[in-house]
Amino acid sequence: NERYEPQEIEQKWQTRWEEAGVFRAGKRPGAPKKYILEMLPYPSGKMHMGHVRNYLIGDVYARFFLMRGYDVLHPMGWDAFGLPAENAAIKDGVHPAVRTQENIDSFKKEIRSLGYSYDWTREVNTSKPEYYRWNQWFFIQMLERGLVYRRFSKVNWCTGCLTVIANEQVKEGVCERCESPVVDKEQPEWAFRITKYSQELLDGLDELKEWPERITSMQRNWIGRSEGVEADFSIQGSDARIRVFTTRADTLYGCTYVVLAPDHKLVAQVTTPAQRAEVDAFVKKMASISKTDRTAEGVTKEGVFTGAHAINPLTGQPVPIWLANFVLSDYGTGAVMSVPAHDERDFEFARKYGLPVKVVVQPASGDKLPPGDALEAAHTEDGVLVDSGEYTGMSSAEARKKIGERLRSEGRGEPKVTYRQKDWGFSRQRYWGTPIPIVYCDKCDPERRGQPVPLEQLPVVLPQIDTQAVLTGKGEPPLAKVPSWVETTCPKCSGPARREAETMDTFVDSCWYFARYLSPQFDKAPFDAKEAQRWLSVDVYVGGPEHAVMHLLYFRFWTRVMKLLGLSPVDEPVTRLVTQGIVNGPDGRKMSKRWGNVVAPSSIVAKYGADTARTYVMFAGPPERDFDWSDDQVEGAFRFLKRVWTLAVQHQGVAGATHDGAFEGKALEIRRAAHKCLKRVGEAIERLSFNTAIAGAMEYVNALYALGTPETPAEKAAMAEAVRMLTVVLTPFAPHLSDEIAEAYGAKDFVVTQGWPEFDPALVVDDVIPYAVQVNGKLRAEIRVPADAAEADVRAVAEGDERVKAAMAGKTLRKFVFVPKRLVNFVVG
Ligand code: ANZ
Ligand code: ZN
Repeated sequence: NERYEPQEIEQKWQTRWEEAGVFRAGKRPGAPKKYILEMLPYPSGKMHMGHVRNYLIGDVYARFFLMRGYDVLHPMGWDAFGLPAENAAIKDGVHPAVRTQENIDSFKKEIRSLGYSYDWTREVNTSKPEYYRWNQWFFIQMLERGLVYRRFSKVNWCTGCLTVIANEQVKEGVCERCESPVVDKEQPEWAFRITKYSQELLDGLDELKEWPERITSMQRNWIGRSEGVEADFSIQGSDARIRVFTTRADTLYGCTYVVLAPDHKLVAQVTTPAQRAEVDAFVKKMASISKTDRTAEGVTKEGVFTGAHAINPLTGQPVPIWLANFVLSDYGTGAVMSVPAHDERDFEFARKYGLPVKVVVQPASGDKLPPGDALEAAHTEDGVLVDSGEYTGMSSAEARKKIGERLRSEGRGEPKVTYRQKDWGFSRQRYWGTPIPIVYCDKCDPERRGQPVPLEQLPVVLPQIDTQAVLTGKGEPPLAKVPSWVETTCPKCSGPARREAETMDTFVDSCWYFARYLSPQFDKAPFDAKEAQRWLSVDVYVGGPEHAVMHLLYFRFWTRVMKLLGLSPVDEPVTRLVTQGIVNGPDGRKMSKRWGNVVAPSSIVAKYGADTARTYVMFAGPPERDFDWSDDQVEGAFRFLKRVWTLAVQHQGVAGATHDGAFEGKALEIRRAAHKCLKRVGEAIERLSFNTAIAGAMEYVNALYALGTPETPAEKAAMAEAVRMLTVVLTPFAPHLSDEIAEAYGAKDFVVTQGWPEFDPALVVDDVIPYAVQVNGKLRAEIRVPADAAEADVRAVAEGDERVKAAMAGKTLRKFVFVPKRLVNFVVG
């Protein structure tokens, strides 16, 4: 065909690859492995450009390493449980399983139309019992090891919908859906003890040298390690003590009041009768504001005096006890020693309520702060202690250490490391998720702690339901409304018992799917540990940066648990993380329905073909960078591929040409262009610099056009090789086109299977100079060598030249003359 018609060739190649199993992993057991993975999608029906780009980054890399001879694992699956399908069902009564399957079907069709190199035999669907039974298995293993527990926590309870709602759904104390009041409710929930791994997860970050710094630092902040001291303040007229956590024990002498979180358990106990009404009103008000709103930066500090006093453990002086909006009950100890002279928030609070300010740390520079009354802002840096009893004159660091030791020896506190990270509550009052494998029996378990379902009874399968009756978005968790399912027998006494009606957070599913791909049919464990030895960790993981602190932290935690269980050979799931940038519309705004600037991948594939879509998206910018969509550049990518096609058609006559003699002049130029391109593109792909790889291919095509029609046998052979190299370098980006051209040129196998040839180093040196090669003073050849080549190297290249060999055949070398940068002469006789 003279014209490039992608629609006529692309499906054909996709079918052929599939039938030949080209992308099946595990076919090269002796070869080094690469596990290349993209974050699995939530199947939302339609694929968007963000997906296209995400998967291409992995795909180009996977194809490249397949060509380099690696055993490549490149799988794909579906994060199939989740809210959108359930919310849609509440609206229209279509069962989430039905909707999810439809979505998967259409999503998969779109994915396939782009020609990705997936090993579909390993496809995973997290909503299938074959998959989620292992979530349940993990749950029970972790329960036995104390890594799962049941706790009470405060939730937002909508008094209208009679259900728990998320913080984001609470607007000024009312439910955004039904506008009924939202109240705090203590509710039991299941949690993973991820904080047991806080330090390990933090230390592990140091080893993740190939993760973006942005992501590791977000995780570091999220874990939020803080070294400090816990100190006990006794309460005047009471036996109780208030324990505070501080990172600045050196400022203890400057503490002028103590603050409790509004929901601290001592509030009721310490509050004096005179202050009770005011305190109650404050506590009630705080309960109606979500914690995030209460403590957000910039929110005005407010508080109330309890009427009580606490005793400073070092000075013995009494200080008033207050409550304030910015003190959190679930960080540290939920209580703070306030040092307004040296802490900004405390300073603001003290000035507002007229509380004393006392300077106890002077700047190390020697500058003197004014007395507390005249201070204009808190001085928060370390320095030298003043007015601090026996600690006066010490540096902050030294004082912190000494004060920590003293509190410990006196039994009034101790040095303490605190983490901001919380345990992961994963109970969801939802239907479309993994049932939590727990049974409650009133007789064997009167405290309702829950008993695990025996392992041999797994999976606990989601029941069939009358969608409209069960998925209403109101009332108890949906599964509680299915008596035939909830009512069961106790594993211990066989009496009547009830199943846990909550399901697991879907982040559980994505914690270990990367390991399920290794042996997706395995039914003795979540995956085959032997396969894990071969394939883990994931070499390259590609996905959106928005998963920095949830998914990417959870699955690191889970990997450590899998190691504990003897399943995973590694501590960390992923060696190299690539977070791709956003695809914006031509208007520079993120593609979304809201802005009406969405370009559907299917429309680009229909108009230009998958190869153009692929080439454009990879050419538009480095993987990590955002880019704005450009129709002109799509056209540009299409024109480029048409030029490739035309070039191949023009030179079709050279297919199969070979040449045994020397390559020089134009023939040599063609070969040099080809090998340079091979080197440049290969190196760029390895660096994930796909745009420069494509730029290299484009320059190469221009060079081949400029070199014109091959005439001599050498030129024809060089051009045949050059076209083959073109198909090689284009295969990761435009695989269909490449295979079509290669086939027309006589290739017997897919380009990706034939491999990525080594470039010839002699052909790629840029700084080469010509040497005249003489035999007995007569010019026999011209060779090109690096300008800085040593005599021996030049001689070796000259001796290797066919014409020189012929001229010297049968003769004995008498002398070798070397004139640097000009000529060599073989004197023979
Ligand atoms: C006295 C002090 C003096 C403090 C000073 C700071 C500066 P990070 O670093 O984030 O761990 N704090 C402790 N528990 C709190 C809670 N539940 N809610 C709000 N604030 C709390 O912060 C530790 C510091 O935050 C602690 O050190 C405490 O204030 C405050 F010149 O104690 B500091
Ligand atoms: Zn029982």
